[in-house]
Order: sequence, then C-alpha cells, then structure tokens
Amino acid sequence: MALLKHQFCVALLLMEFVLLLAAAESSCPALSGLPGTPGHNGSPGRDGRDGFPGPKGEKGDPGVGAQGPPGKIGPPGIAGPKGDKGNPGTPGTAVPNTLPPQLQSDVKYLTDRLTSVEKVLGFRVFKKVGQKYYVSDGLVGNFDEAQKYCSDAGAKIVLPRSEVENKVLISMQVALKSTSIYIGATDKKKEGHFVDMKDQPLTFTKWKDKEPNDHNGLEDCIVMYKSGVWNDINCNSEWHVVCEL
Ligand code: FUC
Ligand code: CA
Ligand code: CA
Repeated sequence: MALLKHQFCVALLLMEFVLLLAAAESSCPALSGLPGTPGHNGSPGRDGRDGFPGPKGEKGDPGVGAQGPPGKIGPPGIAGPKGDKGNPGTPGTAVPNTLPPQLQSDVKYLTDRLTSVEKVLGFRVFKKVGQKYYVSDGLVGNFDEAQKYCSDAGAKIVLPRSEVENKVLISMQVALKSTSIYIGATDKKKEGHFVDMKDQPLTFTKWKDKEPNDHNGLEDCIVMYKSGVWNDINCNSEWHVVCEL
C-alpha cells in the first residue's frame, strides 16, 4: 500500500514536470503553483568506514621474575702483605748467681754432659770410647751423604785415632751387622796423602796389606772392614755411616 502511494506521488510529480516543460516551450506566461507539502524523512545512510589507527600506547613497566639460587663461592683472595715487626720486649732483670764459682763450673760441666748424652741417646746404636761416643742409625750412603748426615746431627764422620778406638769401631760393625764403615779421611787434595776433615795428616792408620792402592785411580776415601783393617775405595760407593760426638 505504501509502495503504491509512493508510485502515485512519483507519477504526479512527473506529470507536473511535463506540464511545466510544455508551458516553458510554448512561451506562455503562467502562474506559479502553490508549494507542495514537505517530503518524508529519507531512510538512514550506510555505515561509515573504519577510523585511522590510534597513537602507540605507553611502554609497560618491567616484569618481576622469581629470584634464582645463590651462585658458587668465589676463589680465595691473595694473601695480604706481611705485618710489621713487633716492638722489642721489655728488658729482663738480672738474677744474681749466688752459687760459689766451683759449683757454677760444675753445673755447667754437668749440663753440657747431659746435653751430649741426650743427643747420643737419640741414635739406634752408640758406644763410648774415652771422651767420645760413636753413634749410628744404621744408614748407608756415599761419602758426601755420610758427611752431611753426621754434620746435620751436630757430629763428625768417625775417625779412629788409636788402636782402642779402632777396636770400638769393630764393635760397631758387629752391632750394625756391617761389612764396611766409612772413615773420615780422604786423599782428594793430594793423591796418596790422606788427611782428616780439617786437612790434618793422620796420626793413626790401620791399612790392610797392599793398601792404599788407589785402584783404577779412583779411590780417595776409606772404609774399615769387619776385621778392623782399612782399604781405600771409591767415594761414590755406599757403606754404613757412623759418626762421632
Ligand atoms: C782391591 C782394593 C780395591 C777394591 C778392589 C776390588 O784392589 O784395593 O779398593 O776393593 O780390590
Ligand atoms: Ca786416592
Ligand atoms: Ca784400595
């Protein structure tokens, strides 16, 4: 019904237009008609296009992660410099020695003897001869090692200076189950001229028959055999070490 009404109005408007045209062509003066009634509102227009993209948003806050486990302990630091030397101590007070002079020297003698005897007791084998002690731990070494061993012990490599001392050294051979013991003398400086560790000529010797012979030109040290006789031998050969204190 509404469509029919609409078509009718359109037809009326067309007829009015044709009449107006005809009037204009015939050049006849014509009276203007009454204004028509206003038309109805039109139907809504189509949807508009999408707008332009908006501006970029602000940067977000940093995230918060869970705390990891503690790291491994680091390497130790370098040692600091040595500290300063301490201050000197306070001076001691002198204690007057009220002992009579004789007793003072007796105390010193006995104290020294006790120190020496205690040192002797530190060895595995020891024999007293006169004022000396022959001592050994049963070690074996070449001549240089023997000398060093005795000197480290605050002693000297053994050197019998009499028949009695030579016999006591034989008893050391038995105690050590040894065949040969080094003796503290050499002819290193002058071939055939044996001297002690202080370069003094020997006042007692007990050479085996036909010794010393400097066999192969390589014998500058001495050993004592079980029988007590001496033979010159190579200083690099290794024999039992006995020291004297
Ligand atoms: C004799 C000794 C040497 C060595 C040799 C095997 O000649 O004089 O020192 O012991 O034997
Ligand atoms: Ca020699
Ligand atoms: Ca020899």
